[in-house]
Amino acid sequence: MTILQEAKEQLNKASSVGETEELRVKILGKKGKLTEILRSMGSMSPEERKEFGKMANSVRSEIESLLDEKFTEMKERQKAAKFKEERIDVTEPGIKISLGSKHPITITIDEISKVFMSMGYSIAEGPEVETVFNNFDALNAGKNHPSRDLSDTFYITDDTLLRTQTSPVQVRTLMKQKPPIKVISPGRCFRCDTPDATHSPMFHQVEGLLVDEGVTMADLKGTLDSFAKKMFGSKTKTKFRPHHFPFTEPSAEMDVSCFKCGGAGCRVCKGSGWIEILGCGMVHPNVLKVGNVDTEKYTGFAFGMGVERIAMLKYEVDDIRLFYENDMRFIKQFK
Ligand code: 2NL
Repeated sequence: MTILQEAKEQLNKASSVGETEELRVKILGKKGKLTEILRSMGSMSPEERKEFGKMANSVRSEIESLLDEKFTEMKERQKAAKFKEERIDVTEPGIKISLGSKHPITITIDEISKVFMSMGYSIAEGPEVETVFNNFDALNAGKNHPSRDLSDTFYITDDTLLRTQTSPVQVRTLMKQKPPIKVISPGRCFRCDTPDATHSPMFHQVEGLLVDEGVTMADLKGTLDSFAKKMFGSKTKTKFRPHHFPFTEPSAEMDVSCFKCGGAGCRVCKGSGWIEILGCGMVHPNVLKVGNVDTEKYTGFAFGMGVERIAMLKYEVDDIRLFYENDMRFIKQFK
């Protein structure tokens, strides 16, 4: 068989770019038959060499053009296979990206924070694991105050616990900052409670503290009335009822006129026309003294509200546990 015939036969069998390249090396390469023959021409007579060289060159160029053709064909085939393999059906339905939404408790905290920020309050945060001192002693809770009870508070050690309110954040602020002080502290709190429709051992609070010269109960009432109108609507009325907290004196609870029925009486306000929203009072001098505040010069007010309670009233959620069950059908309703 001639070299050309052999090359043609082998090339016919090649079925990829790689195989074709292997053949190119085999046929035309240094160790190929053609090269061997060309090399042997040295020992030929000039006439023979001329004749032979002409023939060898024409065989070589024919093989080269055959190889070129084969390479082109193989590359085309490779490309076609790749296209087929990587084909994308652009008409296929896409993968739906589900957009998240804020948790109703976060929405409520953000809303409360926004109102107080607009009145010049800063936001203070602190640890959820607190000292007994910051959570109770500094807040004028007597050594036998019931809230200290093991059955009401999650103790970690004898002098550390899970904070039962966010007041320790304000205590920390009082201890490191000089008046004027104007902060709110939103955050998570913990109390040993058996869960039911209105109780959860983990819940959220927003507390506020203002300390400055000449602060009176009138400032407290004005501030909280303004908060109520911004939070629940400009027609909202407020009333203050006397109460007792160890950390404030005097203390009060604030009710707002029902934002659902406007005061006529409905399901939300349980027919009374009023809704209890928060506790407040003038900061007890014993608490101010913890921060070395001159109680002759400075006075202050403080308040605290339960975020879940406000969210439940606002969104008419009748079971607090719904907030923590992570049922997307519930969670997704609050955009
Ligand atoms: C409520 C009542 C309240 C405070 C919290 C407070 C903090 C400091 C000093 C004095 Cl550092 N008071 N906080 C005052 C009155 C009421 O919370 O019913 N919360 C859900």
